[in-house]
Amino acid sequence: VSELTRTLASDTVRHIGERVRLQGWIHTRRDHGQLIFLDLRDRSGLVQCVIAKAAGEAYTTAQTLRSEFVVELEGTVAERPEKLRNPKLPTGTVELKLENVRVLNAAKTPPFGIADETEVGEVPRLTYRYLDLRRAKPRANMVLRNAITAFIRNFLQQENFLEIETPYLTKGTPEGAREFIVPSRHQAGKFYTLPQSPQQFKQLLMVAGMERYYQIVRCFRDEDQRRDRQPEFTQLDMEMSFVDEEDVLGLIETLFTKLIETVTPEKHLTFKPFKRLTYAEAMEQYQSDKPDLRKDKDDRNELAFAIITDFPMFEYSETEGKLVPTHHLFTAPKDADRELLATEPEKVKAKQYDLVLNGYEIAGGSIRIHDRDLQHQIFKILKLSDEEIETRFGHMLRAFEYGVPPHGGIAPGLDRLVAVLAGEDSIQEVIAFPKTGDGRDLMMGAPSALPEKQLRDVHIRTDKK
Ligand code: AMO
Repeated sequence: VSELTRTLASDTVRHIGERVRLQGWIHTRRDHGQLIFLDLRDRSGLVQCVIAKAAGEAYTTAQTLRSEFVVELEGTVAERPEKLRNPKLPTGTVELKLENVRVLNAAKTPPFGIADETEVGEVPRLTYRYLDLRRAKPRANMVLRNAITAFIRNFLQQENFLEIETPYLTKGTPEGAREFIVPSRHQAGKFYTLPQSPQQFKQLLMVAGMERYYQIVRCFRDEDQRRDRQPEFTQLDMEMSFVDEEDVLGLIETLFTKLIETVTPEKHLTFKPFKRLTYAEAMEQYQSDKPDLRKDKDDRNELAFAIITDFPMFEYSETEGKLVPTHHLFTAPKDADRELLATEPEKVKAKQYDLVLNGYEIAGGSIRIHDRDLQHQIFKILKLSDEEIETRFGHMLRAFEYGVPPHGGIAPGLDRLVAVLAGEDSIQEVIAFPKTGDGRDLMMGAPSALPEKQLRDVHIRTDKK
């Protein structure tokens, strides 16, 4: 066992002439007979190592190494002669002259190349996602995602937000999608649902006087997948008390502007301040409520943010044959439209806003109803029966009897934001362990059948074998 502490590949350039110990994976190996070249990879990057036949036992071990073996290497850092430098590699000015080679763990030949940038199909990538994540681009996406969440946490902390966790085992908040359900063992025949968002909890935290809440939180929606949709995805969920629409939008605009200046300074904003459009203007000018407003769609570094406001409060649903909320049923109507609620609800506009980025809906939010009677009136317009109101939302109406501050919030979809900043088309690329288009986790083999006994415990019988 060596007394040397571990040096990272990227740090070797600061140790020229010194003996160092490295640990990591064999990225590539080239055997030139008298000399063997190895690229060692660790979390910091790559460094070239070379071992001469004269090294004896260490050379013999080096001959057995294959791609992705985990090794410990000892040697002396040497500056490379001018013409052998590799300008493409941050450590391209040095190489490690190896003296000791130790295999920590051997590896089978991976199902696809880790070192090359060739396209690999979705099935092998997701089945062996832990190998896929060793590749440069997927790894860079994880690093970018971390930089983004670290910035957000730091920013919101300075703005006096409290990060508070809310339950995953709960009763549903309808946000328009189907819910995932979890059977209860203690309460036979009863179910939890996984939240489509923490919407009700964050409003109840405002009732509780927390005033400024945020959470980087998983949300669950059983809906058909697309490139910008996963069954579980992450929101930056936020709620604030004593605010109006402009307070929420001002905060989110500052957050995103500073985030981009800090984390992706190579990007530039098309609109500063962000473009503002009402829903009606967006539909009239672009026939879309999430228009892609980039000036040059080939420019990877252009970010066109737009804030869309003044959404209609309700839309008519053909399938349900009645009005449904455009956003969700806790959204407040514009003050000027309050009278119309009783007479022409379809004309009412809401205190609702979306943030759009390069054609993606990146965030949605609203000012909420904080008046119990108004909330009840909305439930009635949506044709909920008294019984439905009580079983689904009784807890909200009860909470609203105890002093509710005016409040509102927003929830950026973190996966979509990271994907756009990473220049990726699909949010799968910025999620460590994403699911396929039909909702499967190929690596874990989920969803899967369960033993009969386990199902009986939770009072479930299936008709599928
Ligand atoms: P909304 O339903 O608009 O609002 O969701 C907010 C944002 O979450 C992202 N998003 C998704 N991302 C990936 N996969 C999905 N299946 C998916 N569904 C939504 C989008 C979207 O803009 N509770 C409200 C927020 C609020 O009112 O404060 C809500 O969830 O980027």
